[in-house]
Amino acid sequence: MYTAKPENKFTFGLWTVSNVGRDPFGEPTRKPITPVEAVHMMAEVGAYGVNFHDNDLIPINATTGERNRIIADFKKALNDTGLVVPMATTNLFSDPAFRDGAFTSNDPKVRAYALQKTMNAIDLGVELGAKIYVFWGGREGVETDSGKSALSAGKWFRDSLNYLTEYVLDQGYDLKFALEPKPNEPRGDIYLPTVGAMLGFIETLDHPEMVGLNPEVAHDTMAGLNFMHAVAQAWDAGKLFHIDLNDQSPGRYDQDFRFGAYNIKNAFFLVKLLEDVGYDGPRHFDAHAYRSSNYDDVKAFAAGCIRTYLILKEKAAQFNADPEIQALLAEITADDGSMAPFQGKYSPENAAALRAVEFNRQALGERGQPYERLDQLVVELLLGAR
Ligand code: GLT
Ligand code: MN
Ligand code: MN
Repeated sequence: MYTAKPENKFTFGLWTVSNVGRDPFGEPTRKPITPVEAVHMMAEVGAYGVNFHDNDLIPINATTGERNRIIADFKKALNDTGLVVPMATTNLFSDPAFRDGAFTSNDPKVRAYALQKTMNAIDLGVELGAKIYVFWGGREGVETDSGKSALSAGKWFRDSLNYLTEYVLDQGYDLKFALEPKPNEPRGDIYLPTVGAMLGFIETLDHPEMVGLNPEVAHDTMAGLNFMHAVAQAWDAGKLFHIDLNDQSPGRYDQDFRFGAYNIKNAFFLVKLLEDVGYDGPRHFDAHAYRSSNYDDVKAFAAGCIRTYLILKEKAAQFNADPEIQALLAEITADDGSMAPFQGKYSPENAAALRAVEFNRQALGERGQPYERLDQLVVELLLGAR
């Protein structure tokens, strides 16, 4: 039971299971493992794919010889395990060169270096099979607005994405971009902090059809937002290209907890949305194990992400099939059809007809809505009491 199937498209980043447990106050608590070891661990828990930043795979200082050897070893691990690479991305945040941003740095040399590094990383990702390319602008922001123009930063970011979509087209790559918003951390304020901000920005690009979203549970939750609502908006816009699943306590630093570790109810409604709409992109766990875990426990963490998703998927199917839950939903959304003329497009005629309708405002305000009963059934479903 609860075994991953390829169609679930469960993936992990190399940086997730290989996370060594460093935090701003403490040194690593785990020894580094190689990309090959990480791929084998993912395969053991039933993952379908592995994603990486250029420098998760190839150290930034690697020689050409080292690079070729690493790629050959990695390809062999993919072959041996059957894992694929659905997504790749660029590390534009670790190196001190990017301390003031990459595409939005005030320094034109840093902006150009970011373009060069991303073109190289795109080539690497495509070589290994990636069809989605993520842009997480971790350093694209400020601590103080005294030194950088938000308008210039937005223009530079737009110019960079336009440049890179042209590069992809020029190479004939089958690759789409997925932008990943985050409100803060590591910068005090990161530009384009929400799904909605990114959706608006995408429409200003030269190739909006090539660019969508990679929303992450932790990032919206940090800001106290309802992540599922953001995902629904991205889906509705045809822009849910990828998703980063993890968990997070609101108002804290970016915790990247195991999927479902903090708020099972929110995780349930997210899984239900993804399954109900038929999202068929990668389900990427961008999470890492507690700092106190050894690698046995890291494996339990990775297996836990998958199991929780699959259990919640089963619960979502149960919700959809539960007669009592469905009867309450039918009552809540009941429609006698009398308002049908006003539900479509505006016309002067139906507007005139609408003006003539006499509404019983008191009855509207008194109608019962059994959300308490329904929500209790959801809680009992999740607690295994149904
Ligand atoms: C980093 C970040 C994630 C991003 C990754 C992609 S790297 O771990 O916290 O949210 O998805 O760059
Ligand atoms: Mn992420
Ligand atoms: Mn995160």
